[in-house]
Amino acid sequence: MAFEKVRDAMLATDSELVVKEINAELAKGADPKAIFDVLTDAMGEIGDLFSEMKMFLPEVMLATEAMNEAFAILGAEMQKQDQAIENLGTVVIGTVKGDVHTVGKDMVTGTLNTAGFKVFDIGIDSSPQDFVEIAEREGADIIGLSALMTATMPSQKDVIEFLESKGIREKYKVLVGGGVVTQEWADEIGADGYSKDAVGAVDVAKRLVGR
Ligand code: B12
Repeated sequence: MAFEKVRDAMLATDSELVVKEINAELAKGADPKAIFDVLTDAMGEIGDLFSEMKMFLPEVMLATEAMNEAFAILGAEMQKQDQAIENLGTVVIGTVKGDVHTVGKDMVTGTLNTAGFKVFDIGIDSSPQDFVEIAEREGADIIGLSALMTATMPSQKDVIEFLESKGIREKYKVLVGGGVVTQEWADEIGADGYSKDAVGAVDVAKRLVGR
Protein backbone atom coordinates (compact mmCIF):
# COMPACT_ATOMS: atom_id res chain seq x y z
CA MET A 1 0.00 0.00 0.00
CA ALA A 2 1.27 3.47 -0.89
CA PHE A 3 2.41 5.66 1.99
CA GLU A 4 1.79 2.90 4.51
CA LYS A 5 4.10 4.51 7.06
CA VAL A 6 2.15 7.78 6.86
CA ARG A 7 -1.09 5.88 7.35
CA ASP A 8 0.30 3.87 10.27
CA ALA A 9 1.63 7.01 11.96
CA MET A 10 -1.80 8.63 11.58
CA LEU A 11 -3.57 5.57 13.02
CA ALA A 12 -1.08 5.69 15.91
CA THR A 13 -2.22 9.36 16.30
CA ASP A 14 1.46 10.33 16.56
CA SER A 15 1.71 13.79 15.00
CA GLU A 16 5.50 13.93 15.25
CA LEU A 17 5.81 10.69 13.36
CA VAL A 18 3.18 11.78 10.83
CA VAL A 19 5.21 14.91 10.09
CA LYS A 20 8.44 12.91 9.86
CA GLU A 21 6.98 10.34 7.46
CA ILE A 22 5.40 13.01 5.27
CA ASN A 23 8.65 14.90 5.00
CA ALA A 24 10.43 11.67 4.09
CA GLU A 25 7.90 10.98 1.31
CA LEU A 26 8.07 14.55 -0.01
CA ALA A 27 11.86 14.34 -0.08
CA LYS A 28 11.45 11.31 -2.35
CA GLY A 29 9.28 13.41 -4.67
CA ALA A 30 5.85 12.11 -3.65
CA ASP A 31 2.69 13.93 -4.79
CA PRO A 32 1.30 15.87 -1.78
CA LYS A 33 -2.28 15.34 -3.02
CA ALA A 34 -1.78 11.55 -2.96
CA ILE A 35 -0.49 11.75 0.63
CA PHE A 36 -3.48 13.91 1.53
CA ASP A 37 -5.83 11.22 0.17
CA VAL A 38 -4.15 8.57 2.32
CA LEU A 39 -4.51 10.78 5.40
CA THR A 40 -8.18 11.41 4.60
CA ASP A 41 -8.81 7.66 4.41
CA ALA A 42 -6.89 7.11 7.66
CA MET A 43 -9.03 9.78 9.33
CA GLY A 44 -12.12 7.94 8.09
CA GLU A 45 -10.77 4.72 9.60
CA ILE A 46 -10.19 6.55 12.88
CA GLY A 47 -13.78 7.76 12.75
CA ASP A 48 -14.99 4.20 12.31
CA LEU A 49 -12.80 2.92 15.16
CA PHE A 50 -14.22 5.67 17.38
CA SER A 51 -17.77 4.71 16.42
CA GLU A 52 -16.98 1.07 17.26
CA MET A 53 -15.50 2.25 20.59
CA LYS A 54 -12.12 0.82 19.63
CA MET A 55 -10.67 4.33 19.87
CA PHE A 56 -11.51 7.10 22.29
CA LEU A 57 -11.96 10.84 22.20
CA PRO A 58 -8.46 11.91 23.33
CA GLU A 59 -7.01 9.85 20.47
CA VAL A 60 -9.45 11.35 17.98
CA MET A 61 -8.36 14.80 19.16
CA LEU A 62 -4.69 13.84 18.71
CA ALA A 63 -5.51 12.60 15.22
CA THR A 64 -7.21 15.92 14.46
CA GLU A 65 -4.08 17.74 15.59
CA ALA A 66 -1.89 15.48 13.48
CA MET A 67 -4.16 16.13 10.51
CA ASN A 68 -3.82 19.90 10.96
CA GLU A 69 -0.03 19.69 11.17
CA ALA A 70 0.09 17.42 8.14
CA PHE A 71 -2.10 19.79 6.21
CA ALA A 72 0.13 22.76 6.98
CA ILE A 73 3.04 20.94 5.33
CA LEU A 74 1.10 19.43 2.43
CA GLY A 75 -0.78 22.67 1.74
CA ALA A 76 2.46 24.63 1.50
CA GLU A 77 3.88 21.99 -0.83
CA MET A 78 0.79 21.98 -3.06
CA GLN A 79 0.92 25.76 -3.25
CA LYS A 80 4.59 25.63 -4.27
CA GLN A 81 3.74 23.26 -7.10
CA ASP A 82 0.72 25.18 -8.36
CA GLN A 83 2.68 28.12 -9.72
CA ALA A 84 0.33 30.98 -10.46
CA ILE A 85 -2.09 30.97 -7.57
CA GLU A 86 -4.79 33.47 -8.37
CA ASN A 87 -7.77 34.43 -6.29
CA LEU A 88 -10.51 32.13 -7.48
CA GLY A 89 -13.21 33.61 -5.29
CA THR A 90 -14.36 33.99 -1.71
CA VAL A 91 -15.88 31.22 0.37
CA VAL A 92 -17.59 31.48 3.74
CA ILE A 93 -17.62 28.05 5.35
CA GLY A 94 -18.85 26.68 8.66
CA THR A 95 -20.43 23.77 10.46
CA VAL A 96 -24.17 24.30 10.71
CA LYS A 97 -26.34 25.04 13.74
CA GLY A 98 -26.44 22.26 16.31
CA ASP A 99 -23.30 20.59 14.99
CA VAL A 100 -19.83 20.82 16.53
CA HIS A 101 -17.82 18.53 14.22
CA THR A 102 -14.77 20.39 12.93
CA VAL A 103 -12.40 18.00 11.17
CA GLY A 104 -14.06 17.69 7.75
CA LYS A 105 -14.84 21.40 7.57
CA ASP A 106 -11.22 22.21 8.45
CA MET A 107 -10.00 19.92 5.69
CA VAL A 108 -12.25 21.54 3.10
CA THR A 109 -11.09 24.95 4.32
CA GLY A 110 -7.52 23.78 3.77
CA THR A 111 -7.98 22.40 0.27
CA LEU A 112 -9.98 25.43 -0.92
CA ASN A 113 -7.38 27.77 0.54
CA THR A 114 -4.57 25.91 -1.12
CA ALA A 115 -6.38 25.96 -4.46
CA GLY A 116 -6.58 29.75 -4.37
CA PHE A 117 -9.91 30.57 -2.75
CA LYS A 118 -10.05 33.16 -0.01
CA VAL A 119 -11.78 31.23 2.78
CA PHE A 120 -13.50 32.57 5.88
CA ASP A 121 -14.06 29.79 8.39
CA ILE A 122 -16.83 30.88 10.75
CA GLY A 123 -16.50 27.83 12.99
CA ILE A 124 -19.06 25.43 14.40
CA ASP A 125 -22.71 25.60 15.47
CA SER A 126 -23.26 28.49 13.06
CA SER A 127 -26.71 29.92 12.50
CA PRO A 128 -28.12 31.00 9.11
CA GLN A 129 -27.72 34.59 10.31
CA ASP A 130 -24.00 33.98 11.02
CA PHE A 131 -23.40 32.60 7.52
CA VAL A 132 -25.30 35.36 5.77
CA GLU A 133 -23.85 38.21 7.82
CA ILE A 134 -20.26 37.18 7.05
CA ALA A 135 -21.05 36.32 3.41
CA GLU A 136 -22.56 39.77 2.88
CA ARG A 137 -19.70 41.49 4.69
CA GLU A 138 -16.98 39.66 2.76
CA GLY A 139 -18.73 39.68 -0.61
CA ALA A 140 -18.59 35.87 -0.76
CA ASP A 141 -19.20 33.86 -3.93
CA ILE A 142 -19.80 30.56 -2.17
CA ILE A 143 -21.33 29.56 1.15
CA GLY A 144 -20.04 26.16 2.34
CA LEU A 145 -22.14 24.19 4.81
CA SER A 146 -20.80 21.20 6.73
CA ALA A 147 -23.18 18.82 8.57
CA LEU A 148 -22.11 15.55 10.14
CA MET A 149 -25.36 14.36 11.67
CA THR A 150 -28.76 13.38 10.35
CA ALA A 151 -30.22 15.73 12.97
CA THR A 152 -28.30 18.73 11.64
CA MET A 153 -28.79 18.19 7.90
CA PRO A 154 -31.98 20.34 8.03
CA SER A 155 -29.80 23.22 9.27
CA GLN A 156 -28.28 23.30 5.76
CA LYS A 157 -31.77 23.74 4.36
CA ASP A 158 -32.41 26.51 6.90
CA VAL A 159 -29.52 28.53 5.49
CA ILE A 160 -30.92 28.25 1.95
CA GLU A 161 -34.39 29.23 3.18
CA PHE A 162 -32.92 32.16 5.08
CA LEU A 163 -31.19 33.39 1.91
CA GLU A 164 -34.50 33.05 0.06
CA SER A 165 -36.39 34.95 2.76
CA LYS A 166 -33.90 37.81 2.44
CA GLY A 167 -34.27 37.81 -1.37
CA ILE A 168 -30.54 37.16 -1.85
CA ARG A 169 -30.51 33.45 -2.75
CA GLU A 170 -29.20 34.18 -6.26
CA LYS A 171 -26.20 36.12 -4.96
CA TYR A 172 -24.51 32.98 -3.62
CA LYS A 173 -23.63 29.46 -4.65
CA VAL A 174 -24.34 27.05 -1.81
CA LEU A 175 -21.96 24.10 -1.45
CA VAL A 176 -22.88 21.31 0.96
CA GLY A 177 -21.04 18.34 2.43
CA GLY A 178 -20.29 16.27 5.52
CA GLY A 179 -20.44 12.58 6.43
CA VAL A 180 -24.21 12.04 6.13
CA VAL A 181 -24.83 14.44 3.23
CA THR A 182 -25.51 13.03 -0.25
CA GLN A 183 -26.03 14.40 -3.74
CA GLU A 184 -29.72 13.48 -3.40
CA TRP A 185 -30.03 15.62 -0.27
CA ALA A 186 -28.18 18.47 -1.96
CA ASP A 187 -30.66 18.30 -4.86
CA GLU A 188 -33.63 18.05 -2.51
CA ILE A 189 -32.75 21.26 -0.66
CA GLY A 190 -31.74 23.12 -3.81
CA ALA A 191 -28.01 23.42 -3.06
CA ASP A 192 -25.77 24.35 -5.99
CA GLY A 193 -23.02 21.84 -5.30
CA TYR A 194 -22.02 18.80 -3.26
CA SER A 195 -18.79 16.94 -2.75
CA LYS A 196 -18.15 13.82 -0.73
CA ASP A 197 -14.63 14.90 0.17
CA ALA A 198 -12.21 17.80 0.54
CA VAL A 199 -10.28 17.21 -2.66
CA GLY A 200 -13.48 16.97 -4.73
CA ALA A 201 -14.77 20.15 -3.09
CA VAL A 202 -12.13 22.13 -4.99
CA ASP A 203 -13.39 20.96 -8.40
CA VAL A 204 -16.99 21.65 -7.48
CA ALA A 205 -16.15 25.10 -6.07
CA LYS A 206 -14.20 25.97 -9.23
CA ARG A 207 -17.16 24.90 -11.36
CA LEU A 208 -19.50 27.04 -9.23
CA VAL A 209 -17.43 30.16 -9.88
CA GLY A 210 -17.13 29.31 -13.58
CA ARG A 211 -13.45 28.23 -13.56
C1 B12 B 1 -14.82 12.93 15.84
C2 B12 B 1 -16.30 12.78 16.04
C3 B12 B 1 -16.89 13.52 17.06
C4 B12 B 1 -16.11 14.51 17.90
C5 B12 B 1 -15.92 15.81 17.09
C6 B12 B 1 -14.60 16.48 17.39
C7 B12 B 1 -14.27 17.55 16.40
N1 B12 B 1 -13.50 18.51 16.85
O1 B12 B 1 -14.69 17.53 15.25
C8 B12 B 1 -17.07 14.67 19.12
C9 B12 B 1 -16.69 13.65 20.16
C10 B12 B 1 -17.12 16.05 19.77
C11 B12 B 1 -18.40 14.22 18.54
C12 B12 B 1 -19.60 14.53 19.11
C13 B12 B 1 -20.81 14.01 18.70
N2 B12 B 1 -21.01 13.12 17.69
CO1 B12 B 1 -19.61 12.62 16.44
N3 B12 B 1 -18.37 11.77 15.36
C14 B12 B 1 -17.09 11.92 15.22
C15 B12 B 1 -16.57 10.89 14.17
C16 B12 B 1 -15.95 9.74 14.92
C17 B12 B 1 -15.57 11.42 13.16
C18 B12 B 1 -15.99 12.66 12.39
C19 B12 B 1 -14.80 13.08 11.56
O2 B12 B 1 -14.02 13.94 11.99
N4 B12 B 1 -14.60 12.39 10.43
C20 B12 B 1 -13.43 12.59 9.56
C21 B12 B 1 -13.68 13.69 8.53
C22 B12 B 1 -12.44 13.81 7.63
O3 B12 B 1 -14.76 13.33 7.74
P1 B12 B 1 -16.02 14.28 7.45
O4 B12 B 1 -16.22 15.17 8.59
O5 B12 B 1 -17.12 13.45 6.95
O6 B12 B 1 -15.49 15.25 6.29
C23 B12 B 1 -15.21 14.86 4.98
C24 B12 B 1 -16.42 14.91 4.02
O7 B12 B 1 -17.64 14.61 4.64
C25 B12 B 1 -16.35 16.26 3.39
N5 B12 B 1 -16.97 17.42 4.04
C26 B12 B 1 -17.13 17.73 5.33
N6 B12 B 1 -17.67 18.93 5.49
C27 B12 B 1 -17.86 19.45 4.26
C28 B12 B 1 -18.37 20.68 3.84
C29 B12 B 1 -18.45 20.97 2.48
C30 B12 B 1 -18.97 22.26 2.05
C31 B12 B 1 -18.01 19.98 1.53
C32 B12 B 1 -18.14 20.25 0.10
C33 B12 B 1 -17.50 18.75 1.96
C34 B12 B 1 -17.42 18.50 3.31
O8 B12 B 1 -14.96 16.48 3.30
C35 B12 B 1 -14.29 15.95 4.44
C36 B12 B 1 -12.91 15.49 4.07
O9 B12 B 1 -12.88 14.59 3.01
C37 B12 B 1 -17.91 10.49 13.44
C38 B12 B 1 -17.92 9.07 12.88
C39 B12 B 1 -17.38 8.96 11.49
N7 B12 B 1 -17.01 7.75 11.16
O10 B12 B 1 -17.33 9.91 10.73
C40 B12 B 1 -18.94 10.72 14.54
C41 B12 B 1 -20.38 11.06 14.17
C42 B12 B 1 -20.41 12.09 13.05
N8 B12 B 1 -20.88 11.64 15.41
C43 B12 B 1 -22.11 11.31 15.67
C44 B12 B 1 -22.83 11.72 16.82
C45 B12 B 1 -24.22 11.15 16.97
C46 B12 B 1 -22.28 12.61 17.75
C47 B12 B 1 -22.90 13.07 19.07
C48 B12 B 1 -24.39 13.33 19.08
C49 B12 B 1 -22.49 11.98 20.04
C50 B12 B 1 -23.11 11.91 21.34
N9 B12 B 1 -23.99 10.95 21.44
O11 B12 B 1 -22.75 12.73 22.17
C51 B12 B 1 -22.09 14.34 19.39
C52 B12 B 1 -22.78 15.55 18.77
C53 B12 B 1 -22.19 16.83 19.11
C54 B12 B 1 -22.79 17.89 18.22
N10 B12 B 1 -23.79 18.60 18.69
O12 B12 B 1 -22.34 18.07 17.09
C55 B12 B 1 -22.67 10.39 14.61
C56 B12 B 1 -23.69 11.01 13.68
C57 B12 B 1 -24.76 10.00 13.32
C58 B12 B 1 -25.78 10.54 12.41
N11 B12 B 1 -25.90 9.92 11.24
O13 B12 B 1 -26.46 11.46 12.69
C59 B12 B 1 -21.36 9.84 13.93
C60 B12 B 1 -21.52 9.46 12.46
C61 B12 B 1 -20.93 8.62 14.77
C62 B12 B 1 -21.90 7.46 14.67
N12 B12 B 1 -21.68 6.49 13.82
O14 B12 B 1 -22.86 7.41 15.38
N13 B12 B 1 -18.21 13.47 17.43
